[in-house]
Amino acid sequence: MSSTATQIRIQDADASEYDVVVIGAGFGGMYALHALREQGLKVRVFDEAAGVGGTWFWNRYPGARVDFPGGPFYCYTFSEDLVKEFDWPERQPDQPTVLRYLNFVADRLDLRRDIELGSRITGAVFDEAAQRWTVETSKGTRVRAQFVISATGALSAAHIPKIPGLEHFKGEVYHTGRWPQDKQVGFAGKRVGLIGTGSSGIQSTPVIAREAAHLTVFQRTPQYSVPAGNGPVDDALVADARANWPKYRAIMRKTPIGSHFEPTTTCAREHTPQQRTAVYEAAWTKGGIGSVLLETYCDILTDKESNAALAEFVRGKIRETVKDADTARKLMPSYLIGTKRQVMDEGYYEAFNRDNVSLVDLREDPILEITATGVRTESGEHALDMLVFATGFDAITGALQSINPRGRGGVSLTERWAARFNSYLGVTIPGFPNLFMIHGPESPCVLFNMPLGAEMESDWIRDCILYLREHRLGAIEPAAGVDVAWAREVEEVANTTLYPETDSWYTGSNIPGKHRQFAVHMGGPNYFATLTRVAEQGYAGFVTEAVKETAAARA
Ligand code: N01
Repeated sequence: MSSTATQIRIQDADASEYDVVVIGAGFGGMYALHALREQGLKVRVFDEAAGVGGTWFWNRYPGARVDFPGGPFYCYTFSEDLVKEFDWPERQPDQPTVLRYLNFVADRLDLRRDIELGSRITGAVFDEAAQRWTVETSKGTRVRAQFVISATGALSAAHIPKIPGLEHFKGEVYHTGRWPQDKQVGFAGKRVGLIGTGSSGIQSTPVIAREAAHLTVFQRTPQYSVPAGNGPVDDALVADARANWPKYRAIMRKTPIGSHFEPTTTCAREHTPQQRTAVYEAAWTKGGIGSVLLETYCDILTDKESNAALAEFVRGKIRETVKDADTARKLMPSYLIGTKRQVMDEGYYEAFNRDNVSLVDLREDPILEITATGVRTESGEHALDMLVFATGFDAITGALQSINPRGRGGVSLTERWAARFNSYLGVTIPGFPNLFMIHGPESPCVLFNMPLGAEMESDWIRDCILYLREHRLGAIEPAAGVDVAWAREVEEVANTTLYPETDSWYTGSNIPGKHRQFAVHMGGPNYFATLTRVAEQGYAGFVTEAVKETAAARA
């Protein structure tokens, strides 16, 4: 036994005991709580935020909305009652609606009594002799649990780049992923600088532009954005979904990204250029990421020629929309379309036709420093009253790494993940017994319907815990080497697509110093079939330990 573990056991004689501690009260953590509690397990959820909702609690920036085919399809699927009781007004619900939904679920399932808000988990150490985790909170309390589930969210560790002089800026500073919840941010009469043009920057641009005295958008990489095509939900579709929910749920569980529709099977090469243009025009008019990337042609993300044709179509739309030719030129993206997270908008390119919006292309005119009164680029100073960072996240791995749990032998996660973010099945980490992840690296996470994926992963974790209990097993962890084979599989699946060719937050390239790894399993339903098979084979690839005497004495 390590000395760290001994020390912690002595100190923690009075720590509260749980079966499971869940970190995070967003879609994943809330469902995990429900699913485990239904089985009689004693569960405690901790979240730093003042309310439930996770990502949807923090991302209240102007214009935030679901970019997945929404309405009753971006929400929990396990309960027909929940599907029937909550009315989604729009196809792409806005952040307040999603947060209202999650609060509704928290009340409806009586989840709040087991959720401790305003409590950040600051550390977690596995005690090998006791086969339990000791978890510390920002409130200075310690709790112990046999299992820890990280439901920290794939896009929750906000990234603010280290730009010299930021600390001297006298105006207001915000990050889109940490938008204030206790005050209304007003833009009226202000000169606002927005750094970053991913989903968050592009969604917020038209909204800020409508209110601000002036908006300066600082763009490093131009993106392809498609019209959101938002509008009221299709009442007939919702009625049909409610009446036939098991059928819809079954479809969602077997489509590649967990959507309620099947992607097209027609390849772009099967059509003439004229036919393609007609297909793209129809998708553009309909709007939505699914329409443009999945319903047009099946090979946009696998075939460079098909990809290039769609990319050129979107560039044409930018040229058509943006009146100033030089601004349009700066907005022209060149990477393989769809290989950075596809963005949708409600008037992004149009915003650059306003007199109060200007674009700074950081590739031609880089930021030198932030001053007390603005941002200085090579061409001069841009005077600002407010700076909005839409600079994204240390995605997929950042939140759990910031907790930096210590597993077997006192090894920290930062040490474990120094060379690569290794996992087994995307839900467990070698050397970290009894620690599970929802939407961890090498799971489908951000490339699958996230609420549905969270449910499916949580169900697997629940069943694994029940299996251990039933067989009087005290600990489970990946066997030596299984992570290597898993990494190979993740890589092989990714390499059948164009995704890994582009630097993006999928590859970790947005964070200086982070190693490059395409950390998403793109198998969708095949991935979930593997989870099921592993369980049916008695948790193949895992090693288990019988309950130790010390642990049994505690239980
Ligand atoms: O973050 P991002 P996001 N100097 O990483 C730029 C989900 N989401 O918050 O591309 C200057 O995509 C960076 O430039 P570059 C969705 O999955 C969903 O927008 O690295 N610029 C980029 O332009 C999404 O993909 C919704 O060259 C710097 C931007 O900042 C994910 O969250 C809404 C910089 C960051 O874009 C993340 O989106 C919002 C620097 N030093 C988000 N560092 C929905 O609709 C970074 N940038 C559900």
